Amino acid sequence: MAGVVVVGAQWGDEGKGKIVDWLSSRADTIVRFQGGHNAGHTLVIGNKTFKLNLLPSGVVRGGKLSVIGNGVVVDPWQLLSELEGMSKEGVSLNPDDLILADNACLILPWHKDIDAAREAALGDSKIGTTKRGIGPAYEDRVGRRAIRVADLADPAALDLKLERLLAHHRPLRAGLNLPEPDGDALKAQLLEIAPKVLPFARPVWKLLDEQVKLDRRILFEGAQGVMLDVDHGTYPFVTSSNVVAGNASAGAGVGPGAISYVLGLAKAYTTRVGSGPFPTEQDNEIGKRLGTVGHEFGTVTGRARRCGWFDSVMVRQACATSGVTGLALTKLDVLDGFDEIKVCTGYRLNGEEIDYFPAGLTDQAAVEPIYESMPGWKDSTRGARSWADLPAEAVKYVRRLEELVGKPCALVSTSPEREDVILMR
Ligand code: 2SA
Ligand code: MG
Repeated sequence: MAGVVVVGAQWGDEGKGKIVDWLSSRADTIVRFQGGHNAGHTLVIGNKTFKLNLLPSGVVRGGKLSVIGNGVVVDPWQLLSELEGMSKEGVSLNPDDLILADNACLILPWHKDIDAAREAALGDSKIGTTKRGIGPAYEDRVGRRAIRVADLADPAALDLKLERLLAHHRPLRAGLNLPEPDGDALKAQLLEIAPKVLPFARPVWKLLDEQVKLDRRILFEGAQGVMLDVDHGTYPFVTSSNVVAGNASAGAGVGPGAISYVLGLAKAYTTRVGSGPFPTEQDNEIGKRLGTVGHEFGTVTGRARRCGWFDSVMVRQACATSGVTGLALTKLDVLDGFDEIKVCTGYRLNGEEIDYFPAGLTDQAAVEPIYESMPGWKDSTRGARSWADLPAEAVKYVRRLEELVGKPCALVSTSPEREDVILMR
């Protein structure tokens, strides 16, 4: 492994935290390249549970370099509070363990207000965002007015940036009935935390360039899922960054040649949090059972996740747009005890069969899943660590998913515990 990217191949919450942690034991460096603290990774290590949002999952392992790349939008207060939380758990991180890209853009308190106000204004057609200011922060980034990490060291640059930001945010906030933005107060807040944040700030691209030359093992940790990608996902019900594996390159500042393997994570069923199309959703007893057994609640907002059957069309599409090499299938044990398990093998749209998820809003809403039914299994798969530990029906299920998605399963995870993994090949 030189450079490995891990992405969620559904709508997020595929269990990336555990897999990334497991893989990070084999890596030198763990890099986040998109998203922000809208991600939620729960790591269970022994009797300790770590809930990370902004920090790369590698931080819970000693002796690893954790990197927050330029593609991440960084709420500096969140960064400091996560660092404090870690140190309370006995893990203290210093600038030798954690590097923050000096060209990463900041999430400001203003962004959070706008995110929440917009969602409220949208009412029933809201996106269902995490209200963490992710979208508005990315807007300022592409609008070329964002405050970046490096600006914290430069009060004169801050003045200039704030002026430009205010010109945009004053009318924007007025339109949303939000209080007028106070540039001086924000500057004071930023300068107050600057001395705590800046020690971590470095040119990440430079450091990774050296690591690539030294053939170090780099793990790029994706957040959310490919179907939430701003281009390739179920737009507009998406997050505001590119989630596809290709963005590991741009979001960290390495060439695409630094990536040799893309691991796509998928749950053995499907979940989604927030609004938007979900063809295989089971708004019934089946969905309730998946949610209860699978503990399907968001780590960020605590929201109950919508649940449904595995959608091989969606996962196949996610694998294509991310160039997935192999799959990691998670939470297989949640399906234990079902008499019948359904898998979506295609869609019906206006009487015709299609093998992809369309881009148009009306088509997306009209798509109906075509199911194949498979027999369930009675025995428990929880904690299985070898292929031989799985009931024959579970093996058949995994094999069928591989066939439908068109990618080999590299590993299967059978519980939240770090070691409960079946390596396939
Ligand atoms: P945003 O806040 O602008 O990124 O929201 C836009 C859409 O992206 C979805 N989204 C997520 N979906 C699943 N998991 C996410 N993170 C948390 C977690 C979720 C939580 O990992 O558990 O705690 O609720 C995540 N982050 C963003 C979001 O639901 C919108 O549909
Ligand atoms: Mg999550």
